[in-house]
Amino acid sequence: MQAKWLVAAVAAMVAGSVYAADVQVSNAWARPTMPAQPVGAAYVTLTSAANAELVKVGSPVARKVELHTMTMKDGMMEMREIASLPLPAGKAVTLQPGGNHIMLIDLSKPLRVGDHVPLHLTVKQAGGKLVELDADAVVAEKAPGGQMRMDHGHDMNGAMDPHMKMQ
Ligand SMILES: [Cu+2]
Repeated sequence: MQAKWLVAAVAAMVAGSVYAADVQVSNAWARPTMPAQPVGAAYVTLTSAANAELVKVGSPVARKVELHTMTMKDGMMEMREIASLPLPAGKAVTLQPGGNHIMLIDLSKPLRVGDHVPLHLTVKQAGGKLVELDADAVVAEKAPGGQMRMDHGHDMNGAMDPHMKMQ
């Protein structure tokens, strides 16, 4: 029984929920990168009580951080930078592979499974008020929380989450 509670507590830490003002950040994670790969991607789920927009993301692991979206152009998925990401009131906005993402450009070192990537998010609320949020993105092959994502063929049982193997 105790072991079960421990796993639940660790899982909650991995999800890294952060509450600030009335914007919630959860499920922060990042994809592992190859040694010579200069860019990486990170993802979060944001829920704002009132209409707001994500306007800026920073991280100490990359020289430059951009907000990107994926669009279909001439039959090809193409990513481009967006100035902001709308956060409609009460709606969970999930960044994920194949969709909106946080692009980590010029990584200082490769991101390895289990690493922690600090993210600093700036959300602009109605009236221009800026809310600063910190999130701790855990590097993993797939999104935390067990939701199915575009995951390049891994099944649920193949999830490589080192945090869940400590029991
Ligand atoms: Cu990108």
